[in-house]
Amino acid sequence: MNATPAPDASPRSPRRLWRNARLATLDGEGWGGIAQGALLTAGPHIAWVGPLSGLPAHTVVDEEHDLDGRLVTPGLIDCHTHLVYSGQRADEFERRLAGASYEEIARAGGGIQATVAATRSADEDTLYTQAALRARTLMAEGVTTLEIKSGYGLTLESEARLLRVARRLGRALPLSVHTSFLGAHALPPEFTGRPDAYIDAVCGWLPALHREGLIDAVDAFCDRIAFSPAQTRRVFEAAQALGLPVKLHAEQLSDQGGAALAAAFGALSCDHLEYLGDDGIEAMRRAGTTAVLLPGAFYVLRETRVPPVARLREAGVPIAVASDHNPGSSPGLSLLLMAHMACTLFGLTPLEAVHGITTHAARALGLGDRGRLAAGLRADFVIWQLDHPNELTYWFGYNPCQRVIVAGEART
Ligand code: DI6
Ligand code: FE
Repeated sequence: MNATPAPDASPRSPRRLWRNARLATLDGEGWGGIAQGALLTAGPHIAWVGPLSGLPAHTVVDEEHDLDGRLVTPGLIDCHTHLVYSGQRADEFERRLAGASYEEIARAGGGIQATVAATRSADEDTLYTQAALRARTLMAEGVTTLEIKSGYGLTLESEARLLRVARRLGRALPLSVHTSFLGAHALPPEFTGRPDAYIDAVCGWLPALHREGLIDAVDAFCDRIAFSPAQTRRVFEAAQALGLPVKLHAEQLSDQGGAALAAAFGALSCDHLEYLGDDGIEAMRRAGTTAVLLPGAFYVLRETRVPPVARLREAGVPIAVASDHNPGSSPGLSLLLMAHMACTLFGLTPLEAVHGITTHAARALGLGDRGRLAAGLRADFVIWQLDHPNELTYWFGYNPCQRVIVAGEART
């Protein structure tokens, strides 16, 4: 322990040395393994990372932490969730088990609409309390950055409420929250038969929500039971006019050409993608769009068509993996289980799946300052009770997360 403060460190920006770590930096294509590794953090950032033997002599540190040879990875990033809502849909789950399809239930006014009704009648504090419990469950497994979509309000007032709850989670919890406005998630009952009028409304809400600082990206659901490519395009044009990045729920239940449309708008990500075709893959490759795979929804809906992983891999499209947490198609709160299922159900390698919940998940959110352990990036990292990082996708129903550091501070 060196009691002398570093000359350039303010009292609020301590320099901490985390030594005796087995690092998996994920910086580059492999694991980025460093035995006898060390991380130097300066306030919220990583100042230096490497083998302890390479630490520049005379480095001044305020605190030292011996990690006892434990595995350290970047903080996990869940880049696709619908975390803020009220109610649950266990009855719908039962109906699906008895043979009803997701589409049938949606067309009969259940599905997303059922959650919209429950969410509209919940106040902000209730929504916050319920979502905070879910966020903490994800955080306990090492999640340090979380994307949260709106989409269960479908009026300006209630969409704003969901996004405010998401922002409040980011302020109150040791967690970084990124929001996506998903007004174009489903057609609300008051617009039955008038989807274009609803899209007009959604486009009209965007400037006000943006002015309030509630939107980091704009998302839409392009599918047979949701919105057409032409309607999706109008939402993207409205986002583009405000300089907001876009992403899309694309080719989940059918191939609508959504991925190519999103790529034409430089989308950060296209998500789901079970029905993605070669044109979509090529468009995503050219645009640098990340493919976000959601094995939880695939599993719960008992889908049989898997996303074209081999072709995405061949094309060099970055692949992320997320929980898609929502009360209908993916009521789960374990990002590690999603990484496991990305391997068993979709054929990702453990290395690909771990990049999928770190480096590539950061990319899907347009965040260049995290997802890897490298100097200059945010000091978000996780200390695990594991020997090798490939165990992150191996165990399930077991939480090996021992300690989480967010922006240089240990979570208590
Ligand atoms: N795809 C999904 O996975 C979620 N929304 C979407 O467009 C599911 C939403 C729900 O069923 O409540
Ligand atoms: Fe989703």
